[in-house]
Amino acid sequence: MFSRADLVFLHAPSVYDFRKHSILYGPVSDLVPSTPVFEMYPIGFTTMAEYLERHGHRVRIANLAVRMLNDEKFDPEALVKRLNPVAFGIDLHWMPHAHGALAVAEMVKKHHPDTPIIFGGFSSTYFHEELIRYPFVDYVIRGDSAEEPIRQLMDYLTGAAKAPAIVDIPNLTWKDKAGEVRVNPHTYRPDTLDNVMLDYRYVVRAAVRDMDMSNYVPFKDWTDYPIMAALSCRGCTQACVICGGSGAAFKKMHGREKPAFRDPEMLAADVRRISKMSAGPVFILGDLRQPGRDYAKRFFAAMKGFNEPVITELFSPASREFLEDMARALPNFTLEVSLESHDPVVRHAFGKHYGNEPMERTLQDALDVGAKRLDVFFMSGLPQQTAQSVLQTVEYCEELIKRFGKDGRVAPFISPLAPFLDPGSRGYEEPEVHGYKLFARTLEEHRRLLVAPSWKYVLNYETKWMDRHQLVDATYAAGKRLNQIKAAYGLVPQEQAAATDQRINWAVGLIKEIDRLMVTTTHDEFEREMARLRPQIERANMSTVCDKRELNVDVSGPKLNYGQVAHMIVQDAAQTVSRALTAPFRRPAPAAVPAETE
Ligand code: B12
Ligand code: SF4
Repeated sequence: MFSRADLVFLHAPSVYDFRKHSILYGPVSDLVPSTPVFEMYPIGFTTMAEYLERHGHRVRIANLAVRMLNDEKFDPEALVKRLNPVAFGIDLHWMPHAHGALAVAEMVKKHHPDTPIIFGGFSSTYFHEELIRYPFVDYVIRGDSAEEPIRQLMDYLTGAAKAPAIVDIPNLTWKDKAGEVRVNPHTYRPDTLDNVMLDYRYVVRAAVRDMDMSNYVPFKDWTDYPIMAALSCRGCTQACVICGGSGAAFKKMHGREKPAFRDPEMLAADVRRISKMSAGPVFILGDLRQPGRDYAKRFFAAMKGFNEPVITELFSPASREFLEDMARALPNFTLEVSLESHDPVVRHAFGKHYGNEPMERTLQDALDVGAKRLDVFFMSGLPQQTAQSVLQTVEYCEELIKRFGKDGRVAPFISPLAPFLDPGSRGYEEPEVHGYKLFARTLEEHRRLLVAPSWKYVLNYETKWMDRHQLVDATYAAGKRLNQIKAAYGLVPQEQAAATDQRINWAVGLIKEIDRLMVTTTHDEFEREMARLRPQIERANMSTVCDKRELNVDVSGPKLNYGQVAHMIVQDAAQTVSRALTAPFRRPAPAAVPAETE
């Protein structure tokens, strides 16, 4: 069942239809919960949906990517055909969706030529003028905060009383009747993150309403490992060269001078509320020291006595005192730090300016105060980084394990900067300055790259120090060696390490074979050969250089707390009824239409 909605958010797979293509995606998503299909929808779907529902608009989410992944027979086109909302919203937030998001929009337009299609997200913002020119895109909402602009646009599209004129909707790019592109000023940019509710109860309520959870699942194995995020900020204080979420990128794309923070007591309330819903960890996004020392102190005070698993992140070395405060407030904490390279010269070129010693001291302190685990991340594809340097990083990982990892609490990871160098990042904006060479500059060029036969040719960059062949080879070699080290020190079970080793071997063989076919076959022969290789490619595509499960923190007992969720929904419903009885006026619901069945 899919009940009538004003707005349906659709999340596309990276490549549409990935089930028909033979592409060796490579280790592009090994260190995030998603598969290379990038099936995770933006958290912003949840904040926008909650905000719109609070303002009288019904919203649905259909995660087409996860449904296509979970069910071979699922037909996204059949689902879309049966929907009949006032508008569709599609995220082109992450650049790796450049193919899927556009293809889904085209397909939606085919079946619903008169229904507006709204795009949004970081990549939509960056490429808004190119994006709006596609005939199947009607509106682009720019910026990092779309809750209020999309509320105004939905008021306009539903003909609500007091709806703004189209020219007055902030952050909107649109086409007028003559087809001229109009760019409204980017004026909506809230200074704090206090006006949104990261409320996963919306998701549960909506899933209950639709009697179907499958459209709302954020990523493939989420029900086995229901990790959820809490947001401390929008934006970032850091200046990492490769990042489209850095301070510089936010300034360029969203006109934001400094990050918007969530009130620390509100953040604490979010973490407590979220953790009641599941046994999975709550990932608190953003280094808690960003807004200043007082912020973390207030947050920790509000979290005292909280024993559930949380993951926190550090952008730079921390004082022992800070870690002690964290351990007192969040005794069940896992810490994530990204050193990027063992070599401070590479780290400096990346945009992080600290040596190894202060971070090693931080690791020791974090272990001393009782961190449940320390995940330490490294990357390949960075400025000043050679293939040899990547392998030296792995040797440094062994040193870290030897020194700190005896009880298995230190877990190093390495992955490539892939598939894309983020548009809006300093590296993308000034590639020569940072030693990058770009293979794509436009949205259309990125869309085409995504259907290249292997991730070597999907990459939108190579560097002065490693061309794409060297980068791919160094990444696999590093992954293979780190996997061996982890097995030797008992950090991963032998069987799991053997399976990872096997997948890396398959992937390396396939990369070579695809390279060979590219120069020795005609177009038709190439297509035939790739179709033949498809089962092997699929086998090598999931978790390449490490096993995703290595990132999971221990979760015991039932994963989702259905009793608590039901209780929250009932409480919520009671509040809604009491609000309705006491409210002097509510916007009338849109005209009743038969429920759409799925
Ligand atoms: C948390 C985070 C994650 C989380 C996921 C969170 C999630 N589900 O949204 C994890 C760790 C899983 C993740 C993964 C990835 N991430 Co990430 N991530 C971030 C981070 C640090 C914060 C994002 C955040 O807090 N958002 C806050 C929420 C409330 O807002 P939002 O989701 O952005 O949505 C708002 C707007 O963007 C907009 N919007 C978004 N979608 C839509 C759609 C419509 C129709 C409209 C109207 C508006 C709209 O309105 C929303 C509401 O205000 C940013 C960096 C940063 N400093 O911002 C990078 C960032 C967004 N990620 C990035 C990347 C590249 C990735 C990966 C592709 C990396 C990889 N290769 O694995 C994957 C993709 C995963 C997938 N889709 O399956 C890049 C994106 C650059 C780009 N243009 O492509 C960023 C900018 C920086 C970075 N390199 O990490 N990421
Ligand atoms: S990669 Fe760097 S700039 Fe980007 S969000 Fe993380 S700390 Fe901030």
